[in-house]
Amino acid sequence: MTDQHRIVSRRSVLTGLGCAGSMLVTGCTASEPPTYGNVLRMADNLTYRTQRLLLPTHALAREYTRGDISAIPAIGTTNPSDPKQAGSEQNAARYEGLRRREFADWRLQVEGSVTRPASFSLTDLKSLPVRTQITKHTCEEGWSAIAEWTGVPLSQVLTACGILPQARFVNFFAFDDTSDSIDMFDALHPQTLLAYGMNGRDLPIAHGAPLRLRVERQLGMKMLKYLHRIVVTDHFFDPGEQGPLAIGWAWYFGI
Ligand SMILES: Nc1nc2c(c(=O)[nH]1)N[C@H]1C(S)=C(S)[C@@H](COP(=O)(O)O)O[C@H]1N2
Ligand SMILES: [Mo]
Repeated sequence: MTDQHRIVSRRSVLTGLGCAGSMLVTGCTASEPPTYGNVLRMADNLTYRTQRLLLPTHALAREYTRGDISAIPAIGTTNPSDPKQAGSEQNAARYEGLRRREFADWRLQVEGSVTRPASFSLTDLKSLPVRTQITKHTCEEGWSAIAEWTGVPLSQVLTACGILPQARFVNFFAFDDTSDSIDMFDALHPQTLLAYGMNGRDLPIAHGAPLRLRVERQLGMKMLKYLHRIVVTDHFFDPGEQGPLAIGWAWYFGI
């Protein structure tokens, strides 16, 4: 962090509301969310802190009924086996191999700031407590759709691995070589799921098979599909070109 960046983040901390909000989460300490380097990003800081101030508890996003389920388009990567869509040929080939065996050999790696790093098969994940929720997915492109998602709350997986007390962020890595992170507050939210089912069936390839993230109080962009690895970190980690910041997106998309 350069001095200039430090000044920008300190100034944004000084907006009274911002500080009160962030204290709920961080106590105004270092390792702020990634709003550095750009004055425009001060608005993101404010959105993040205001949300945390106004919604200090794990208030639930609205849930709908089966009758509300609507058609949902598949956006972004819809087939990581396709080398044109995947980030690397290696991961495209890896995904294709796993898909051919219906993900029987697929594993989710969980590591970082946990006492018991582990790898989970789909069967392992399905043996953990299950949650089903019918929610509205809102894409930054301007559409929204309602679908039913089934999976294991991320909190269950993190708890099984033993989150260390200093852990603050959960980073996700996908087969199309994209990556993103959420803070521990969203990670432990009861509606934050590692979803393996959609509308009563296995999660389709186009929607992220075998496992995708659901973070119901953020925009659809945050809900990474095609997961293979989770890393818990004590500090914010910027995945560079694989993450949203490199192409000018915000990191926090609270709705
Ligand atoms: N791995 C991966 N996850 C992703 C994307 C992507 O391109 N790759 N697109 C995101 C965007 S912008 C949206 S709106 C949702 C779309 O999910 P859907 O295809 O199931 O509708 O996935 C998100 N997760
Ligand atoms: Mo999106």
